[in-house]
Amino acid sequence: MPHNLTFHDKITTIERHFLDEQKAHPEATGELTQILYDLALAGKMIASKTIQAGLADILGATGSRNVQGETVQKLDQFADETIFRLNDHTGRLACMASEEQDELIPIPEKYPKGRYVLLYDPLDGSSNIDVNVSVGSIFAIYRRKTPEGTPGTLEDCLQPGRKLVAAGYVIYGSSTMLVYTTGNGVHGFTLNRMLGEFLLSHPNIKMPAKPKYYSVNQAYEPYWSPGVLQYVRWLQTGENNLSLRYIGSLVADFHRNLLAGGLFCYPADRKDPKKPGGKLRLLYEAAPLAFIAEQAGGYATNGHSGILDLEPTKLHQRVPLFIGDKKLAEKAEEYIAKFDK
Ligand code: AHM
Repeated sequence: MPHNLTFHDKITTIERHFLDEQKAHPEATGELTQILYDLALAGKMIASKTIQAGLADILGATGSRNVQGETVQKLDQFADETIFRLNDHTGRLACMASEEQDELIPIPEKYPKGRYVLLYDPLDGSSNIDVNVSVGSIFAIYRRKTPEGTPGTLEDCLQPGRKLVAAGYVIYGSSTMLVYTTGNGVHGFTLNRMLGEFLLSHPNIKMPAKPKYYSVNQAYEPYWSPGVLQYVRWLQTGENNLSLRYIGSLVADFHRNLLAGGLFCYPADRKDPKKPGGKLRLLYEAAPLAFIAEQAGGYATNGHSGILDLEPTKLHQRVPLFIGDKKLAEKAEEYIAKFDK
């Protein structure tokens, strides 16, 4: 009976894991642990809504109001508000920023201002919800740069990924998982719905040495630079023996490649002149996933330099992204340097 737990098996809840990690840092105040715990709770709340997606129609929602006359909230707005409301009053954050909001999100005046900054993409790939495809929330935590006790500023948010103290994501898929790092390996937890608890299921995740997949939106090929085109041609050669997998939901594509081995690319393209630097955002998507990739033995680059070394200049900065297997990602830099002058 290989799947039956005995009393000798260790069951590690996310709380126990965070506390164990905290013990390894005697100087820790526990604040970061609490922020992570609040984000895990946000993940559970968002998961409980995503599994009901589609039911609003059956239960009688009309237009933007449901049967009780309440406004039906879009899931991405619900996710955005949930993360904000669980973190606005705790005194642990100086400010927040969300992919869903144009400007920095201040901590309300009535609450104390803390030592950390939280940046998040509340529901990445949300257009996939309508067709029952996995989506995810991504979070990034930095230490503030400005003096403690004052309201956080843009300077606190615009930090390079190298300064991240924690990053992670929650994937809402066939099961809900939370994956995170504080720079001490990457750990994955699966939500046990019966218990309402995240349990450690994937300790110390490392990307497989041999990648299996590459993931790119091949339809944009006519808009790629010569370097990107030659690089993707190289990925397709027999020497790499890769299969193509592209969901179009970043967290899901990244998660699959993290566990099974592979590389995700969203290069710059000439399709939309308003987005010359690709589609994905440096602060909410690329940097936190790059931290996880590196901690799992992978690498992330914009095609020229490491994502974690980029100095952001604005909150919603977009960046080309090649992330996952280290050797494959480094090869993107070689091709781009050689063919794109
Ligand atoms: P969104 O910000 O509208 O949710 O878009 C982000 C998503 C990512 O999850 C995914 O990797 C990418 O868009 C897919 O884009 P495309 O359809 O251009 O391939």
